[in-house]
Amino acid sequence: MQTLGEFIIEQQKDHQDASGELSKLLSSIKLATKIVNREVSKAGLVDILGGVGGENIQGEEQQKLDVFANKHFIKALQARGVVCGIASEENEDFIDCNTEDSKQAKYVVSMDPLDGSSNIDVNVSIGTIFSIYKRITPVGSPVELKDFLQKGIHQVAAGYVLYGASSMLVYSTGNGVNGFTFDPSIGTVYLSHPNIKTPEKGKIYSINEGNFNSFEQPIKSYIDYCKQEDKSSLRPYSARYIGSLVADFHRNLIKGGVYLYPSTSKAPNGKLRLLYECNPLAFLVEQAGGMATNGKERILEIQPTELHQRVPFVIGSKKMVEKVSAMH
Ligand code: P6P
Repeated sequence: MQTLGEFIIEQQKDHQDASGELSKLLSSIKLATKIVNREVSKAGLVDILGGVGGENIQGEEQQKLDVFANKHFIKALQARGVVCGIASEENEDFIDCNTEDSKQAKYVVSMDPLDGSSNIDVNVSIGTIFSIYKRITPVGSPVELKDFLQKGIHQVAAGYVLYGASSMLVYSTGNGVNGFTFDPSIGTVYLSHPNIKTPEKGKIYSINEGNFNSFEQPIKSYIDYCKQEDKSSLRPYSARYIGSLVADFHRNLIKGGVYLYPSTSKAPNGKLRLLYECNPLAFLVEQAGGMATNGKERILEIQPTELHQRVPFVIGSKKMVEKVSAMH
């Protein structure tokens, strides 16, 4: 069984990561993932549950694990001097890692350190999502917003951690998608899902149908399509919605299916954020043979304009995402 560390080194040879900086970056993510995984797995035992009282910039109550995860991912990323800037769902503005080492670093990271945090207290799987770019401003100069506002097609790497029944790290550096599973007994992470490919068609659709009345007509039509009886196209599909993006995405990636978070009356631009939720998952799903749109256009082609901007999101099996686009 190959460990994540061995895999990263092997990939470095195949990848144009001659300097090894990307390998060091991925190793720092591995370290932070282990630290957060340890806390998440015992969240019910120690007093780390429940709101920390504050609110994050999204106006959502900050759970203690949110704060803990944000702190440790930032610390791990800054420690090795391989990242010059960090954008996080938990921070209003990006962080310029202006230590001597970091100033020479060529990568910036956007992340959602702990997505689905409202599920923490009820022991439902939650996740971390990250997206890695090369900076576009000169190495050694202060990091600028434009370093983060790059189209998703320019991502160097992206991935997620799923803190679930068993915890997994799934990522891609542009050469396919690989999944690694934690062995908590010895704290090692093993390659368990090499070269993940998502089925072209599936029979699972994931959407919060509580918002049905405020969906636009094409989305309503697609939901009705999912419910119609038609054996030849595996319908009716099964409705599966955990309410935790990483958990819903991971299940659909492996089994086939489509996840939708379209615009609603409460969230006219959708709820999910382009930079550190939609772009990284879109990068992964395309690497796995799937597709991701805002209902009409490819997520990875959208030009970001703000750090925390939201976009409508449709992601999963290629044929299913195409069907949603055809409904528009
Ligand atoms: P709703 C969790 O807050 C999250 O960002 C995603 O993880 C999840 O898929 C979605 O929101 C759930 O949102 O509005 O259906 O509760």
